[in-house]
Amino acid sequence: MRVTSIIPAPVLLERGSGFFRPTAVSGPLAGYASDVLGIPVSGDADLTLTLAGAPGESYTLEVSAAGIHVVAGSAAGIFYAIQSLRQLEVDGSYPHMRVGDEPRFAYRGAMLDVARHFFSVADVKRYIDDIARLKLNYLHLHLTDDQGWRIEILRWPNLTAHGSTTSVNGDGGGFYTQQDYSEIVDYAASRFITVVPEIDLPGHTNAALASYPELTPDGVAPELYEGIEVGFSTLTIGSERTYEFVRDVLTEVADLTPGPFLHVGGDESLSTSAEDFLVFARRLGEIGAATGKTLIGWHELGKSSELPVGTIGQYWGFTAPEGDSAAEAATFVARGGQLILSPADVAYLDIKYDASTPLGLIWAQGPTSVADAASWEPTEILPGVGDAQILGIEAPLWTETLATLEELEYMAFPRIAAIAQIAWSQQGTAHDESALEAFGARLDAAGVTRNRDV
Ligand code: TNX
Repeated sequence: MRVTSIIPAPVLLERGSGFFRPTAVSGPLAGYASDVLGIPVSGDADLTLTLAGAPGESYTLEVSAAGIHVVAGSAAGIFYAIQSLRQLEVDGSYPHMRVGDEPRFAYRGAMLDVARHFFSVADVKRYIDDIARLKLNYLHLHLTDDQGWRIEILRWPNLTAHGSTTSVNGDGGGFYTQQDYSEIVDYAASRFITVVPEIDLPGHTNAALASYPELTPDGVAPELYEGIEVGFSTLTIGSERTYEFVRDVLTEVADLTPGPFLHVGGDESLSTSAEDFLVFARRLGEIGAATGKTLIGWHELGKSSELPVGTIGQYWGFTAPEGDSAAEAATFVARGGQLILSPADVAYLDIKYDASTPLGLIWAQGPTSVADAASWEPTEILPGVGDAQILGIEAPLWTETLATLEELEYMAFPRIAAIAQIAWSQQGTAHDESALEAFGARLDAAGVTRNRDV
């Protein structure tokens, strides 16, 4: 029997010899463990899940002739131990070992763009289950863009009545009712994943402008848009109606969201003048802060030095920063915030693996191989940004070229496992190709699509 590894690699793993075959599981999350490990729940179990010790995300896991014992200070830690067990099972048995584990970064995210193409609640739940295997704990939903508005806003119903009906390529539209959204949030929570909703402002707003002409400078609504160019749309910065819109939307979305974060976009507002952008950023910060959430913005929002203290920046520049991206990211840190790193040349899951990949884009310094995704160190990107300034890592999946669940999974797997390892594992943990291959075999067994040619 082959002993498999754990991805992301744990802090400590000591292998013994021999295997143990559990017959029943008990303790917190025993029902979930039973579902994914395929053994029954019983009070008298030889696989025990125990809550003890300090709260946090750490866990210990011991497999010996005496059974399998998981101890963690929180349910999340137990959940992560179960994910490790899923990767260790061989024909119902588990190799003797001791694992001690905890994450490097608090925020380990995946982003899904449901605006360029819409994905059903069932698809999103499936993606949640996919990323949960890797101990990711945030799902950022990019809910609005030029090509579609995907979240019901009760006070502005035309956003979805009209603005949700399109997507890239004329592939149809769709949106989440508020109830759908809550269903996603609750499902994610059951996998210890917090949803971060994004309303992208003030650019990337054509679907909103097309739905409400009063948001445009001349009161004339543009046509809906199904292309993939960026940077042509902007809210009208000098109009108070714009801020009523922003307030209503952010308030409703914040009220539906139990998590601490609200993402307000800010990227690629290429049709907003530099002066207007600063005015908008200040107003956005005020309105956003009033929701009580911690705001997250793409790094361009760091052009403003007036964002609420503690606003989180999401850096999507390259591992070798260009232009103003590093300076913009630095603003968040100067204001007491942290950064989420999503370097586009290594962490963007929509970039082609190589020139022959049938799906995806290829703008971010060429294709992104698995080795590229696996071989970067977060603290070596931005000057003055070390572990303390980094809230975490996120792998975005933009969907201009992706229309089905299988296509999402094909672009995400296996690269997202490499990025999850950067988010979870200790600094300097080596990329382990054989562990990735073993994980790939488990995905195959579970029916999760992956790119097998990399
Ligand atoms: C840049 S990353 C974008 C998106 C595109 C993506 C395609 C960012 C904040 N903006 O609008 O979908 O590139 O890779």
